[in-house]
Amino acid sequence: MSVELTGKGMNTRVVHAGANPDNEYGSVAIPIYQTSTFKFDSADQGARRFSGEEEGYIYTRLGNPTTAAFEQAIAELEGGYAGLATASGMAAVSTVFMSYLSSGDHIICGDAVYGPSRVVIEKEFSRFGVEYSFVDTADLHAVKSAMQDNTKILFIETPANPTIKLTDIQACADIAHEHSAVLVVDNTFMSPILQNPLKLGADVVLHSITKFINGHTDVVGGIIVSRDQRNHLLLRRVLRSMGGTMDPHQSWLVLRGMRTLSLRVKRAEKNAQILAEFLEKHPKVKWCRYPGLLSHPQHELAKRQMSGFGSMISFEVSGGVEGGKTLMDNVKIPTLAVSLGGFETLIQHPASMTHASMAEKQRVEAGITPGLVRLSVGTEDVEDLLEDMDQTLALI
Ligand code: LCS
Repeated sequence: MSVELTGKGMNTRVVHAGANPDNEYGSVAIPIYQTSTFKFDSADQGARRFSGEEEGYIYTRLGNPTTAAFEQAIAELEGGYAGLATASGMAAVSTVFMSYLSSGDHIICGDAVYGPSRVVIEKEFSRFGVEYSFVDTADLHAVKSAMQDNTKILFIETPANPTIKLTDIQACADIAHEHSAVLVVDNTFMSPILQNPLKLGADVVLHSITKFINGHTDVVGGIIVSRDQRNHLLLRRVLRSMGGTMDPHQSWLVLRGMRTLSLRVKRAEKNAQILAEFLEKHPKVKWCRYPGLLSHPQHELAKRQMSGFGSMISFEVSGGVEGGKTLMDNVKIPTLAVSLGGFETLIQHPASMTHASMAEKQRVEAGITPGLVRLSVGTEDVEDLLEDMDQTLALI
């Protein structure tokens, strides 16, 4: 199955990755194969397809040409063996957990990951006898000492949502492999343009493609990319039987969205660097966390494992929750909404929104302070964003 490269550079690959399955009319845009099932020429052919003796489509939950084109495209961008598109980012997370964890196994998960990724372990997988540890994965000693004989997954998100803390991917791959566990990296915040965890030793990388990859704030979806065939076949079996696959219309939309991924990511990143430098110096801002700032405690790691700093910023306004509310209720250009990675700037308050499902004590331990505001910087004119932020911060 392995993926053929469509270009040396990332910009070329973003534009051309994913074969066009339309041989009949030669349409340049990938068609939507909006069908639930595929006709067999004969009973024997049906049997051959089911047994795997013959390649070909059977039923859309098990595979579809539009979805396959998207899977191939992201697998190429991540430098993996193959991709599996899922109905949402959480379907990607839970499929990965379901694939590697059995009763009595143990998972290590970063303590400041997207709230529901943590909650699905605590509330759902624990019901099946899965043990877990939430660890500050920025601290490699803590990761090492949390490893147990029954640890099957080391799950990290880097940068983490919403603390923008980084985890050393290569070091974590070494630790996981010493214990025969897999390293799974949620690469949502970076997109394949800025970070490729498989190249740093991870076994599986996943994304909520709802964010940067689609980039237009109109589709929910996910993708899992494996480094090799063994991991891919396991994940594919579980995904197909559990049923969280992507629908062809959704696949067509996300392929359309991803063609501008590198343009959007690079422009938003430029804006984010300027905004972060402005926020860091602003008297109404206590601290600002962005990997591109020299003050980010892991700026050196960011330079080593990422090819850019992204467009996610966290900062603490003075006045705690009230200060944050004043900001969110009065800004004009950023939209007050959860989610991230779209072309427009979004602002939100993790403690009361994306991370509200976590217990307060755990939130604070993970660095999600009550006044933390998260900004997903978009592609607007940065002068407008700066002016708006400055005028609104003055109200605090
Ligand atoms: N992983 C990360 C890092 C995320 O930020 C999200 C969603 C998911 C996985 C789950 O993806 P979904 O199922 O929503 O496609 N993050 C969100 C956020 O920060 N605000 O709203 C959703």
